Amino acid sequence: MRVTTQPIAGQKPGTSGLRKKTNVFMSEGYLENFIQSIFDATGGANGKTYILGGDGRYFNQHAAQTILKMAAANGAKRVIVGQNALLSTPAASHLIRLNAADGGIILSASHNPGGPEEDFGVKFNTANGGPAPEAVTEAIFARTQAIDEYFIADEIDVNLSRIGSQHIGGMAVSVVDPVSDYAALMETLFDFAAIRAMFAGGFRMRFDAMCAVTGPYAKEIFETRLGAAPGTVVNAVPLPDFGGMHPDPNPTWAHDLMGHMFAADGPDFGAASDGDGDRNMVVGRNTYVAPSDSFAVLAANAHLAPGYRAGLKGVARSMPTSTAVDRVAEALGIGAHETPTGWKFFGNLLDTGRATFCGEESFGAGSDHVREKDGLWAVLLWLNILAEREESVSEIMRAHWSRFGRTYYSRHDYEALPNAVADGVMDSLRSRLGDLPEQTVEGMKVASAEDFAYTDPVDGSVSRGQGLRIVFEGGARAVLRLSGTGTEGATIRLYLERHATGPDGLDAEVQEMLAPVIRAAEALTGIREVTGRAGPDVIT
Ligand code: G16
Repeated sequence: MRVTTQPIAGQKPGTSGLRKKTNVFMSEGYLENFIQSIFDATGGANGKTYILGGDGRYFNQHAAQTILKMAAANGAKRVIVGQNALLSTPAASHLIRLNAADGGIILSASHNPGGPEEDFGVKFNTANGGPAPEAVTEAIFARTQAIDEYFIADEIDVNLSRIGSQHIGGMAVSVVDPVSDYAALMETLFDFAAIRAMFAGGFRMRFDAMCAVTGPYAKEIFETRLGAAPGTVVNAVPLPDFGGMHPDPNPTWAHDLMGHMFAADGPDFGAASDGDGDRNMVVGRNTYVAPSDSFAVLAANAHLAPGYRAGLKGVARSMPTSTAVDRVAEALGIGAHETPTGWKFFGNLLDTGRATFCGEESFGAGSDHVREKDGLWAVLLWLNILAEREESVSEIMRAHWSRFGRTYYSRHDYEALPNAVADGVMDSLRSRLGDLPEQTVEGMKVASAEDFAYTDPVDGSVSRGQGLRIVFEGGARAVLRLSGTGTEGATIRLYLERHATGPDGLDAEVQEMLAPVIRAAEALTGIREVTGRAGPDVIT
């Protein structure tokens, strides 16, 4: 059935797909326009195979039914969909690769809350399993601005709870178990026998799935396949509103897990994941592991896992991510790449073997096993390392810092600002970048200041305006950028970093150690005065 439509403003994908309030996505033609634009901008759906699934948030199933009917009406050959329209983002990436599909549509607003009053999102991944690169998202956006029709099959809903094959017109719909292929992939990468033995020896873990998509994956992998005690995985049932939680695995939103890990007789190891399962937070008993540090530790110890015994070809991190992993790469004698924020920028590096591991400060790490960051993968690699080293998380962190020095790091977020105010802070600093080198601010001398631009080494594409970076003498850094994943106003992220070595430099309190960098960054940006905020809303 052909439906006449007209362009809807604002359908520009951000850092990771299109994210809007759920009721915006539910408004007439909104989802349909965007999906048709994906098909139109990528050469049409005719004869193609897609993977489809989402994180189970409100509107997930309904959107999946709409997309199936649209794929059928656009001539797609087959859609492989997770049972009940569930698929974690890394599992979807794996299924695209495993089935040599033409692409995938993932329904998620990631770590943003879900529900009728909260957020929904759609991501399109290409045939390599990774998020669509900028050229593709730009083409999709351009199409949304010119669209005048979409196609949808006039059929009843398929039964998404029944595993097996069904049809919509001439299109096959294969409903698959969302977990099994992914779990099998994990078994090829990690020493499940060693981890199982560790659990059998009394090792205790708490995994908080935050009522989001990783629950069924974590239950199967940790409790069933690895023998962790029943109840290891909490908040394990995906709920449409994530049980009212904010499924963002950081100390602020995963405070319940933090409470358990810092309690007397807490578990040995804790972890949490986000809405769609691509993020991870890792905590040892009484030891929080910052994401940039976690990534550096994973890179330094990767050879302990069977899948990475041969070593890493290279690593990549986003520019605002701390430089901790660069020191590991140097010691390993491998390349270290620096990209803009957003997993899509890692795709070419992974595809061409320039990087085996990629990581971000925003609680994301992953490898070339898929083309997305992967929360459970990071947790399993940690477990594999713990099983091999037979040390606690805090001992491993201590040893890492003793060897490489400690990169103190923090992110200060100023959330839900009026767009004009946020732009004002950015524009003002940007206009002064050229004058900053050699200036001393709050006792910190500026070594360099730039508006970060990235040239992809594989396809030569250039991405400008990817964050304002101030490097101080001695290597401390402050980076300022606007979030690309929010749905309300603008969020300024201020990333702060300072490296310290020697036994005295390893045990400081993070914010205290960073205090001179914070003072300099706040003076340079005037962020508190301009925003009228007494301080950041969230500190991670
Ligand atoms: C998404 C991207 C990440 C990126 C993050 C940054 O994460 O996939 O690669 O680091 O956004 O978000 P922001 O632009 O708000 O700083 P996710 O987990 O939301 O898909």
